[in-house]
Amino acid sequence: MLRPSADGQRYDLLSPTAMPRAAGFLWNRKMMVQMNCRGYAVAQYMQPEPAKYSYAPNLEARTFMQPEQGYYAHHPGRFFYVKDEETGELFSAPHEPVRAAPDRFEFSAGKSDMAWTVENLGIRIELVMGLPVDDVAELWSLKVTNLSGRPRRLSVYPYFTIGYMSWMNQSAEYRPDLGGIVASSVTPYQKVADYFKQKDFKDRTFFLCERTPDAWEVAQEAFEGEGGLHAPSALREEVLAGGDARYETPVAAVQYRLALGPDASEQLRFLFGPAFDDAEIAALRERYLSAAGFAAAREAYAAYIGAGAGCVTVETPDPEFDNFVNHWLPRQVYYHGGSNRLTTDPQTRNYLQDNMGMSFVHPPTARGAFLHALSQQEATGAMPDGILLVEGAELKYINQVPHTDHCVWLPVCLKAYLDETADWALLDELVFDREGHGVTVAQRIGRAMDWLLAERDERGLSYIAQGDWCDPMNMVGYKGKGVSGWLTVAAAYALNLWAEMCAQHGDEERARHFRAGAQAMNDAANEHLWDGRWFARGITDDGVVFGVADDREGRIWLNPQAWSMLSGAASAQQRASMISAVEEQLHTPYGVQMFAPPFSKMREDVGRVTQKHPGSAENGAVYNHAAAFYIYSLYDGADGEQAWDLMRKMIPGPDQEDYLRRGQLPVFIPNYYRGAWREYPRTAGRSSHLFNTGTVSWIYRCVIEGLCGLVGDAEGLRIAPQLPAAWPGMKAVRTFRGATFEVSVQRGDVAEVTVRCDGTLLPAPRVTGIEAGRRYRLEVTVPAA
Ligand code: CEZ
Repeated sequence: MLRPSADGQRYDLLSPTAMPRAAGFLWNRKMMVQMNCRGYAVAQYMQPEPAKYSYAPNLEARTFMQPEQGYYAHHPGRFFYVKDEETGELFSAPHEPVRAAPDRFEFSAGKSDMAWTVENLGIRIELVMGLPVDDVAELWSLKVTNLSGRPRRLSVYPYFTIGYMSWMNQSAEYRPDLGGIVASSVTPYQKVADYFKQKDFKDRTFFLCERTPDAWEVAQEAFEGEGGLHAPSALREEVLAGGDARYETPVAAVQYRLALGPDASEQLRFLFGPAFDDAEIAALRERYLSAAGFAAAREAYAAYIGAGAGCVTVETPDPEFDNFVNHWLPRQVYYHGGSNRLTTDPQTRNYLQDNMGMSFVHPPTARGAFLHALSQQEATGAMPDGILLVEGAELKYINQVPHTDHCVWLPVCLKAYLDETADWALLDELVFDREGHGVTVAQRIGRAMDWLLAERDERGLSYIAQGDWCDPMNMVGYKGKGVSGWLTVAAAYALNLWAEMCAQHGDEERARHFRAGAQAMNDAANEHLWDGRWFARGITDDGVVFGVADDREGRIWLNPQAWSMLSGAASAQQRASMISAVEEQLHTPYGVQMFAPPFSKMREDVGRVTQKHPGSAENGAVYNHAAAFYIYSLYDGADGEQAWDLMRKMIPGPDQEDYLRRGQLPVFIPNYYRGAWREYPRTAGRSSHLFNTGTVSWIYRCVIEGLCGLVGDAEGLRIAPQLPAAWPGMKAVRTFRGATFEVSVQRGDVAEVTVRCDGTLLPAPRVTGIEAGRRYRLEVTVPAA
């Protein structure tokens, strides 16, 4: 049903019905397309705010990318109807809208393209979709092959959704001069000022055909008629009517009438996307719409994706895990760092964590992002809720709600960057704010840490305002008093990390100051939030401690446990107690839940998180970002066994039942799997299919620094793998500061990790004086399990 290709570059799904939402995605510097196995598509591009060129059939709400998107018959898609001219029989590839049972089906998610092979009625359809690197366009190729051993007469009809473009103005026509269908619209607005903002928008959607089609239809209703999308009336006629759309919902449908001898095939190419005007459409056609244009774009795009290959490959006893780590995990990290999730105002914590991941994939990007974020620091030392990426961008959606955690992420993310690069000069870099004040990175982070110290109540606990890391926890502290247990220990962790960095940077005095601050916060957490077996999640405006044993819902939360282990608030004994409570109450076969039990109704002193459907998103799902923090904290405390177990559960598979339940290909980690495992077992484990998530930078870090144990420091590379007990050994190839380390790990009769570097036993498991360009061979022996 599901298999990776031999070289690991692709994942193939062999059924259109087993996992109907299974999807892959491609992106470039300006756009993103998610395609599911059945032909439904979600595409967005930046102009500079997210925009569409293939719309739903009705007016769509503008929102951020959502989990668990529903698909329905008229959902935007890319479909290819095939009609046998002799019998009138019909099927469509990939699968929608006809849904005819195929003789063969293969959806193949590649790293730099998406492909399908579908066979039905003795005809093979091969589809490939690719993207260019710098333009907004989909490059589609279609190959039709006659497998039936006799001559065939066929009509093939590509059908690309354009959909409801605008309530002000929408139309479409076939343009012989441009060689395809062009739909035009006016992005709706009412304020004069918006006219000037929008007048250069790409309000056209084009569908260009390399070979002139025999017929076309551009009005969606005329095409569909009374037959419905699965049996459109227009396909009952010999040729499409060649209509136009005048303030009618457009579609791009064309017809090719093909006569194919036995084994004969035809190859067709199409270009689909948005444009400003005819000249731009003609230029795109010229650039891409030919065999040579497609080939050049394919090569350039593969190189673009290839640049995000990351810094480690592994060979372990778990080949499916290797496949994910070697091919798909760094790709997803790279997607985040390269696209900023297709927003112009990423949440500050997302921006910083996504760039933490880029420290392992392309460190200069991370460096630039840290400097950019700091340039928007407020005079008080606070970090804003979102980071504006382009001129004219505004804080939107959740960024208009005050959250108090953003400063925490500065040292947390910087730590990964400095460990990877030893680029300590960054701390002395001057960062200018909008008023032109130049302050060094070190001073700015110090101010951010002092802000965290100041924003505490009389007990020494961190105010939560209308949210911390948990966006929808908006009513714990909206009256100005409530505090966050997680933020208190997270801030302590950040302060400790920053104190270490100050010391390393030669500022012992600041180091002492921040260490003392961290200690005070850890002490406060222990005094007010330790509930006997675990740490509480917070205290409400009215002084109610929550996330405690007495709570019927939301009794134990993962985040305060994970971060109190990182911050040092938890003693060894507390740690053991928390881990066992988490195991008992939060573990599921699909990973660890963010809290339990989920809320079944609104709790007005906690907020909107309690109103989400139980087991979805932050309301008690296996929310992978929170699970990743926990896994990281387990590795940090040398609990590699538990960490591995939970990390492995984050990746779908490898057995069939698990794939079916999650419904997702192992080519990305989604932001959550449904939780509420005890309350709603039927839906538990189901993937959200949302691939925007801070999870991946943490999991990549966990693989590199935890599992492989290959962590940088100021002078070199430390080696401390944490092999799962069942593994006899593993191998890794790690690029680090320009050098390549070929690492093989095995168990042996040693008390501590020992390392031979190019045959010579090292005095400690650490390589220093690393020479860029050199290959090192490390033989690592870890104590027998
Ligand atoms: O967004 C994420 C945020 O991008 O939720 C995380 C948060 O830490 C990330 O920064 C946990 O709350 O507003 C909501 O209710 C939504 O749940 C979003 O906050 C959430 C979605 O998953 C966005 O894709």
